[in-house]
Amino acid sequence: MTNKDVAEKLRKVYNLMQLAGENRFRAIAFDRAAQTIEGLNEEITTHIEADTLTDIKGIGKSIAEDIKAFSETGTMPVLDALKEKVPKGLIDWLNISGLGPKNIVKIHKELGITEITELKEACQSGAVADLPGLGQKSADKIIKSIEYLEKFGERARLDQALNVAEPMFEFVKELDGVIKCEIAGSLRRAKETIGDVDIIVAANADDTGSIFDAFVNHELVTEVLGRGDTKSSVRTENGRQVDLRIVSEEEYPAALMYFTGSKEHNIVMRQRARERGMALNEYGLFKLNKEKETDFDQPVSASSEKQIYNKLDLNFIPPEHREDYGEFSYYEDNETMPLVEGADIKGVVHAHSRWSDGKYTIKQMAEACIERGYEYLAITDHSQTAAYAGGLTVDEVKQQWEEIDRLNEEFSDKNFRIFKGIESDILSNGSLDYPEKILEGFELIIASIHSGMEMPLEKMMARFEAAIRDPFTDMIGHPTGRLLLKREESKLDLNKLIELAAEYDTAIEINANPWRLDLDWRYGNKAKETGLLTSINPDAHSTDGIDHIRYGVMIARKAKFDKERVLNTKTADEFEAWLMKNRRGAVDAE
Ligand code: DGT
Ligand code: CA
Ligand code: CA
Ligand code: ZN
Repeated sequence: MTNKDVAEKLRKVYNLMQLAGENRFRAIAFDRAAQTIEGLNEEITTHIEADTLTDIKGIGKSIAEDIKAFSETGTMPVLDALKEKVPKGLIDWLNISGLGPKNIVKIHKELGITEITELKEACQSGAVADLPGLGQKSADKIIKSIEYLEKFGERARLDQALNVAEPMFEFVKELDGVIKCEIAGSLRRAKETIGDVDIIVAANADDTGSIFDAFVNHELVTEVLGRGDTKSSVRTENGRQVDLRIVSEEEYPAALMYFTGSKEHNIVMRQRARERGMALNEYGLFKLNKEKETDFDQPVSASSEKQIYNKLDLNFIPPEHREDYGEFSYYEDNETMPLVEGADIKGVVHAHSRWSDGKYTIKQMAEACIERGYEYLAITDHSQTAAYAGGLTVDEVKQQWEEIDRLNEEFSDKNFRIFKGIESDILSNGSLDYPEKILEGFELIIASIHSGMEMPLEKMMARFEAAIRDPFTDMIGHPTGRLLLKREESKLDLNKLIELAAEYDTAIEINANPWRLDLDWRYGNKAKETGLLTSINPDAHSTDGIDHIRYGVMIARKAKFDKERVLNTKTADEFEAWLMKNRRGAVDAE
């Protein structure tokens, strides 16, 4: 149970009390308590153990009881009672910006509705505008907020978050008084979705005011959510929240480490500190006193994250590995882990052209690759069954091959090659989508599932297994079929899939499209252990789509892939040799 967990619960009480029409001052006491606990320098659990909760300013006897109950039972009686009183759907209305609890209660009572969808309709029909004290303007504002909620939800994809974070970061970094600055949080850890963006700055106390002024006035900011002495939060044009925290130069390494997370990683780090007679928190590393409490007068000097790790008998752990996914045992013994880099990628594998559902011709795609410094392009349009995506008939495949031959001649003086590939559907029985004599003509075959994705697990695994064992398959495309924040993954046993693929020398792509980022990095340990090969594939449907490779590299690093296990770090000749070898497997099998 963390301070944040407790604060969240108390804030929930505060919100529900307002919806239940409870005494306002009683409600506010819960909000204040939440705020106090968030700002606490020590863990609330130490107060529970020592029975000193009421020593904390703003925490009276009754709230102390609620906190104790929460620590013992995981819930608070006051909260349970409120949940009985307030209709479930109504709680979500609190997320609608510009709609306060008073109006929520009014609309609910007058119109008898509880769901957000009903509220939107009531705003559109004029029913809300007719209520006393609301009017058309309020109704329109509510519609806008609901649409905004529908559009952005609570989390953003990696690309959406970077689009906000990078310009804000570049801007803050250059401000007067900023000594050090770094993006922290889930974005620094290269998670595939991001809740909010966290930026940490080291600056002198005199400079914080002007830095916050500039930050909240940045052109991307649409709303200032809060501004304090050490933290400001804003909402930006496309709906993302950005938190800026300013700390002293001394606190910076520990603060950067703390706010980079993950929470799970931090918990282990704090534990390691205690085992070594120290305390680690967002302010620094300190010695423990005789009572085993943090001795703030005895800081252990550490001027970088690396030094903090070293003091806890660890080598530096790169941010993308801070998930408590095996990093502690690895970095106890190893100085670094070799990881693939953007500059290692030599070829663009998995791209669509106008022949199927891409926006550009093969030639345009090839030129865009050359412009970006790549050596080859594997065009992989959709196969015949994917009619909805313009999948290629056998005739079209043959015409496309002729076009690629022509283009390769044209590009020969540019030292650039186009490979004849296909993204073949895996049919429901597990076979590929063309007769063998056509399959033979492709240099690269990516096998993907695009239909029948809701199969039961066992059938799905049999389907994948057939595709993996098919000697023509070079790699599996977007294995889980997930669309982040939009569509769930198929039911499948990824550990087993990775084992099979490794066994049959079939690669599993890291689909770098930010909607997918599939293979999931959480299976990186398994992939490493089995020696699974991958390829960082943009799944580009346009020239811009080639740049998805960047997100794929972030995820591949998080998933612990080194250059040797990423096929498109090979030169065109090496890549061709790998494909030929894989294909010989096909010939031998006949
Ligand atoms: P997000 O924003 O949901 O994508 O994920 P994060 O990891 O960026 O989380 P966020 O923004 O709530 O907090 C940033 C970091 O601060 C988080 O990764 C770890 C640290 N942190 C926040 N709250 C707690 C806490 O209650 N306990 C510990 N140990 N660390 C915390
Ligand atoms: Ca965050
Ligand atoms: Ca945050
Ligand atoms: Zn696909």
